[in-house]
Amino acid sequence: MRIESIKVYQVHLPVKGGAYRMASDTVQDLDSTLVEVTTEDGLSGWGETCPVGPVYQPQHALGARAAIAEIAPGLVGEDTTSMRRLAKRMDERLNGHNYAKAALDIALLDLAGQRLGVPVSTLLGGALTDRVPSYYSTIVGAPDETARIAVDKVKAGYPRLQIKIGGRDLEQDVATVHKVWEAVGFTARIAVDANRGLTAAAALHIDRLCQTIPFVFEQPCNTMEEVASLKGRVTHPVYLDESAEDLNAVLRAVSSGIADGFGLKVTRLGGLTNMVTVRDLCAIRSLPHSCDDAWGGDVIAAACVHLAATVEPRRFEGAWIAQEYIEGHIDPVNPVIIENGHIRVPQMPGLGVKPERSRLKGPVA
Ligand code: 0XW
Ligand code: MG
Repeated sequence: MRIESIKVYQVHLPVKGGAYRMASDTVQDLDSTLVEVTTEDGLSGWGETCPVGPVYQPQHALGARAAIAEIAPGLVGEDTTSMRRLAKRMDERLNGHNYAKAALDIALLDLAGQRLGVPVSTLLGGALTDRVPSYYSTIVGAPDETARIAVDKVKAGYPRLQIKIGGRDLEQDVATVHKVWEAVGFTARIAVDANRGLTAAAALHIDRLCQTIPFVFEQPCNTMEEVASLKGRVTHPVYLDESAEDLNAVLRAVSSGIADGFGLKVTRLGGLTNMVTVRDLCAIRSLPHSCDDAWGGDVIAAACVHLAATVEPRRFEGAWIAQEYIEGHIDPVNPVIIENGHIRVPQMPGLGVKPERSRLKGPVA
């Protein structure tokens, strides 16, 4: 079946509670891009890409739409049977810009699933579960307040917490990690995420001053080289997030043993098709990882959850979706929802979510 049209929509996602603070940036209103790929028979598939502001990683909301505008005319008229051919076509139209191609990759898989009558998880190799764990990500906050939130979220059923640090005094970061650990202990697994915000020296101090607390240290420093320099000097496992910027970076990190695990973003890696490669590379070395995206609504949340369902549970670090920080749903009929810290895997053909037309303004391209 041939592609008849590709439409691009812009959706504003204001942060519930006002602001989401990370070491690198504070964001208040995120700019999401939805794509709708329609085939000649009237079937539509949806994709989404939503950078968490322009500073978190080298991705930009306007860049996503510009890249899709460059690529999309080359896909119209193409047959949807071969995902490989469509990926090649995208690369022929534009070098790089994985996070924009990701939205199209997701929409094409949504279409394929609907056409074949199977959920996207089946196309990714098959689900191992019908309910995946999520994790709660705090903002960089005061130690006592962060510990209070941590306790609340464990009570709400989250099996894992990601505590944000960085961009402030070392003392505050160390106190936050200790307070959270004293408050929750072994009732939740803990990741401490500095979002590139620490020098190697500061990371070494935090590691030493929190020696007995069993957390994984996520993206402590800016570059993969700085993180690599910590190897053998820190006692905590080190995970890469922002440095896992493409398939080659993941391959490098896995093969050289720099990372003990990953926080993975579906759009950064180029979509679900590339994430299957990353998932399988991690499996070879028994490396744990999450299936997240930086931000976004129900469409990207569904994509993360379908992929999450295909990951070996003992290595799975959770599917983070932005729901806790977003008001309402673009698909109010079949929203992707966190219940007791877990998310049900949609069982309908395709992604299992459809943006409600009345919630979308007209296409921007
Ligand atoms: C917790 N997240 C998945 C949400 C924000 O995009 C930051 C990110 C991370 O782990 O860095
Ligand atoms: Mg992270």
